[in-house]
Amino acid sequence: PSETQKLQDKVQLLKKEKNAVVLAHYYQEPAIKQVADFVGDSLELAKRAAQSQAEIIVFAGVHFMAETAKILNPQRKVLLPDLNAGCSLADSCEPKSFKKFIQQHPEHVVVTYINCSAEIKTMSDFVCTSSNAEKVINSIPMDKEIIFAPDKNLGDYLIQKTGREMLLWDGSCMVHEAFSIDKLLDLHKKYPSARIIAHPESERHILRAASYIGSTSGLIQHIAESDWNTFIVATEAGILYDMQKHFPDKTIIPAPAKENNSCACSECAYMKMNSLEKLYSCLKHETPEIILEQDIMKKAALPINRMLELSN
Ligand code: CIZ
Ligand code: SF4
Repeated sequence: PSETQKLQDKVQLLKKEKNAVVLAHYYQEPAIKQVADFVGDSLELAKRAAQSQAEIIVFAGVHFMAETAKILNPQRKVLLPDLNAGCSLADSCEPKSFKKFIQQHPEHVVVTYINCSAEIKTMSDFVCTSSNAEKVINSIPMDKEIIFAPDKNLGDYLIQKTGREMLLWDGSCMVHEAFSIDKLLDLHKKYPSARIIAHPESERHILRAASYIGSTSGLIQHIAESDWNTFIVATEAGILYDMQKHFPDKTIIPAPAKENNSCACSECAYMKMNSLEKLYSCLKHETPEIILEQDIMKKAALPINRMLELSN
């Protein structure tokens, strides 16, 4: 067996020994997804974490996702293979500035995308993901004004979809802002029968070129249900592995990034800070662990649970 295979076997053994589960985000590398008990997007992973009976949850994803897992199931030990696996979008919403912003608009209902820190969640009325953002916004009475943070691209898309005016925080995801519209249109000329599909964290000009816009699991679902054969996918490139695995007969092409990098597509460097080696080591030594103050967990759980109640 290969080195990877040997390490994967060791992870599987440790999981049994320690009654641990590995929850992995779609953007993780294949070697990690192969040892995961569950692979999903942020909403699916949050639900899984909330229900988990395991003693240890190894969260192969980024920091805010592991925090969400801890908040929803505080009795479990939640481990993150690399504590530096952050998120440019979550980082774009710093708690002190955000507090000031919402204090300037005290009558507004505060809706935050799940890609933010636990502290931001404590200041929120509702949390949402891209799968349920419309539902969450539509549940807010029409006479209420809304603040939406931190993603301005998703916010802009939701304003168009729901027809609700919202005050937007000026944050964004570097991975979803990396797509080049010129290269994308060129690529589409090469594959004229391809459908362009995109995640709503992408910029407006990219979304305008897309025939379908949806969350991570929405994009996969769309390919499953579509008669089309070829897709150009504007989101983090890790998901292409899962699409190709589920739909081996379809042609799945990553949308091109502005800057040339190793994959000519867009990858999240934070997500890729986790590796199989770090995952093994973190499970073995039970560190690094996500530790949060009780008070923060209690307060942050409220807006997340409001979202979960709405999306059930
Ligand atoms: O899992 C998700 O819903 C997404 C879009 C994750 C991310 O961080 O971009
Ligand atoms: Fe954050 Fe963007 Fe990476 Fe998702 S893809 S974790 S939003 S930086």
